[in-house]
Amino acid sequence: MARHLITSALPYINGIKHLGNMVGSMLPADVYARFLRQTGREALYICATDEHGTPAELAAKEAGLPVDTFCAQQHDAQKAIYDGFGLSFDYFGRSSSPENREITQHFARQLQKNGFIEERAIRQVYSLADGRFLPDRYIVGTCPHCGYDKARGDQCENCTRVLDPTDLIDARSAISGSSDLEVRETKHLFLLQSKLQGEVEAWIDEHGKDWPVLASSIARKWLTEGLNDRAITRDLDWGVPVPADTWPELAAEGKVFYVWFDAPVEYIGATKEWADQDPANRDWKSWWYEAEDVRYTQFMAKDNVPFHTVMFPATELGTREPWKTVDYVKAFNWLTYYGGKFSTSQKRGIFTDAALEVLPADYWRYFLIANAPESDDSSFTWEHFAATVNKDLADTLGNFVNRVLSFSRKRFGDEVPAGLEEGEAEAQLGHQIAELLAEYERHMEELQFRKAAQALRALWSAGNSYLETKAPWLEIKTNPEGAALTLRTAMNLIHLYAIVSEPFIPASAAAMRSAFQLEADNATWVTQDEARSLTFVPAGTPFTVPPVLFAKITEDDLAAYRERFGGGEETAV
Ligand code: B3M
Ligand code: ZN
Repeated sequence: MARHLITSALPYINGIKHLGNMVGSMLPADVYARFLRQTGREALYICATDEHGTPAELAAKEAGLPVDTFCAQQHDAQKAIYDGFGLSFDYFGRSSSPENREITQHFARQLQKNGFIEERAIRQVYSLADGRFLPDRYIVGTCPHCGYDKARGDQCENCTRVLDPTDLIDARSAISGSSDLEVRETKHLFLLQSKLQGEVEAWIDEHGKDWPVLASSIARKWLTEGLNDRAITRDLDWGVPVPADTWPELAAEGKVFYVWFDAPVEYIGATKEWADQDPANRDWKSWWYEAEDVRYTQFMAKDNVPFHTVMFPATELGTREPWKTVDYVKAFNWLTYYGGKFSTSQKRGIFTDAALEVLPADYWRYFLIANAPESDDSSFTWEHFAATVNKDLADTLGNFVNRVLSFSRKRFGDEVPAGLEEGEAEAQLGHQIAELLAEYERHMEELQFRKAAQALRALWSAGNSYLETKAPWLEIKTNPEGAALTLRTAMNLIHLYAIVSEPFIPASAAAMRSAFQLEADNATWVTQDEARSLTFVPAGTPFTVPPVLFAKITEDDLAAYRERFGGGEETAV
């Protein structure tokens, strides 16, 4: 049986992520990892913060902190939020780790040895006042096209034109403000991706066959445009240093690898970080090297697809070592906020920390996955969110659980009641549940999250229909034994819901599971037979009524959320 390796795109360190980042990478990866574990598969879910590069240096500068201190703090801050969201990483690492440095340098040496790296001299802006070369983003000036006076060396934010630093009028250093700049020649390492074009194409032909269209079409488009050789080093203080044993001159000049060179390697690096915590029991290499029994699934938003489907595979192939390459790429479109972009500067949209301040993680997890931007962009609105939470979570699931347990306790006491044997209605219900379960499992196996959410909702609804039809609150007047059967059956549904809802809403699932005092409170997946017979919690099992699982979102709540987070006004009719 295959072992499953799962990674989600590494969240960048420069700030707290918004809900769009969450739904396009970490959250679906977590849902999938939980499902695999519950269904008895061995799964390793690895993620990390992506810590190198210019934006990290700039954010640290803005925060007035040394970059390593800044990254350590931000890593902890992000990790705390992901814990709050219930993300079940096996390990959440840091791309600035010694493990990643070691493996990244190893990759570079191998690429050099195999003729895929070349040293080239390029002309770059040097700041005499700062005593360093300036990456494009560190140079600001006036845009020659629109006159905006804070245009960056790589792009003008105002007119969006792509720029070369030498295009800027009155160019100056973003670090010191000095305009004492000159263009100097300097050497950098180039990855000769053009030499790997054919191999990457063949690799995609073989491996990309079953990828979702979103991933494979982006990969193909990138290949059609041709793979260019790319500079993989930068003049920064913060990054994986170029190893001195192989490039003494560049190392002496303090060159580091470009962030997109070391970031994907961190998937491997973080797996080694994980193993280094318990070396006797964890073998990182078995997941990555000659790992034929591993099925590797990656999760990411569409803008990250080229790096994962073309550039990183090229890097791996170029090492001429048997590193594990990705088997399945699950890519996502954008989540918008009322049809527009999430914007930090304009305070529009919801950041992950704020989301958890407002409501528990399960509300977000369910809504986001049920509306994941799989085949298209999807739009977050508070109105849609509230309607979904109220209908699916509060009414359909939460109310079912509370109503059944409270009513049964009132009439039959604190144990699952005995009553009649299962009859025709229960047989039909069991049949329906087993079918819906099979459908749900199929969508989960295929990583079709929206469809899986629909099937899960249908499972919850089936319980409601059964309860409405049997109406135990009427049945009890004429046929108490029959009412006991209905409630016992409904309680078995609750237990089934507790198990199968766990990938989506783990905290609520645990609360539901703990309602029944069963000998083994495990979350092991249910079989088709168990779903058909619905006899997990036999008569006589003690139970308690959990607190209300999901509170409804009121009009007042909605007004407060709109006020706090902005948005909505422009779509009001
Ligand atoms: N850090 C995502 C981003 O910042 C980037 C992903 C790296 S995955 C190896 O857009
Ligand atoms: Zn401009």
